[in-house]
Amino acid sequence: MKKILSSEITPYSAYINRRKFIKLAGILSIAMPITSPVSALHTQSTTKYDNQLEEGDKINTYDEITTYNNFYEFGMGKSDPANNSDLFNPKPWKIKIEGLVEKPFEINLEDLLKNISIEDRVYRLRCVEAWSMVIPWQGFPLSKLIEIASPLSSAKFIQFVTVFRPEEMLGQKQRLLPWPYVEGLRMDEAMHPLTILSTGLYGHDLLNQNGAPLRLVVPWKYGFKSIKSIEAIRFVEKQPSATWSMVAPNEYGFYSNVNNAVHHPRWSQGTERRIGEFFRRPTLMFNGYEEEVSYLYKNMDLQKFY
Ligand SMILES: Nc1nc2c(c(=O)[nH]1)N[C@H]1C(S)=C(S)[C@@H](COP(=O)(O)O)O[C@H]1N2
Ligand SMILES: [Mo]
Repeated sequence: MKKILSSEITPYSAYINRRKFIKLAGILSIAMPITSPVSALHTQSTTKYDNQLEEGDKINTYDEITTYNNFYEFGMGKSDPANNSDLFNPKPWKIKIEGLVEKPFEINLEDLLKNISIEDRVYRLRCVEAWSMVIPWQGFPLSKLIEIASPLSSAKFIQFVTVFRPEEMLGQKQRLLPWPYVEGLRMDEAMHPLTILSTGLYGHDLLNQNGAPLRLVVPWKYGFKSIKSIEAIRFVEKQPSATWSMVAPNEYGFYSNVNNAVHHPRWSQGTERRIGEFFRRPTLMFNGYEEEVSYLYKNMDLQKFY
């Protein structure tokens, strides 16, 4: 299991200051002449969502975030991903852009990141078994990659595909799930500025157990939508299949929005346990992001499209 010394982890107070500093750096960069082909993206305002801690929210510790995980490619237990992921080598990493785009291509993650500025954000991630964590993700809005990909207007959804490497991901040698793990978003959900591709947390590159080197974070949806170790991003016309809604369609829908009024058949979704806390707390609609995202679903029956 990979360990990072606690002395190496940026303390939270310094972390906040660093975020302020990065914000400032972001503002400065807008004033400079920009020549990269994705320059227009840098002027897009993303700072609006930077301060997302609700009253009473505490960021979970690095230890909690990296030892209590779901990543069935490494086993079904919460400590399996931290214990069984040493064989996985996420460097170098290629991402394939496929499907309904002007021209499909492959790009090294390093090259992609040269074109995209990484911003620090704080997001809550909530899991479907009604537990949650507050995680200081680093990443960039998925919309920036979508602009680089130039999807055709016929592309209405995106499917994400996790790498398939049974020699490195021992869970893939068993039929715990159909492999590879896949997930999907509707295009407007994918373009929302809260939807990010994450490359790190607490100032460190993602550890394998958190989905190195690149994973999705969709903070208003249940945890399983946030697919890890993404190898392919596929633009499609029809709603794509997603692993958990394939496995148990009556329990997990395509949308999977955090919704305290739609319960899982086997447990309540009205409360959740914040990892590190003893008492359960009420679950907020859309995980607290109702103001930001409810417009995406305004004409939909969320009891039906769960
Ligand atoms: N490829 C892949 N991605 C995955 C999973 C998985 O098993 N395989 N588990 C999902 C689930 S159920 C959750 S709750 C989150 C957990 O993310 P975390 O361990 O970084 O907190 O990852 C999601 N992404
Ligand atoms: Mo989950």
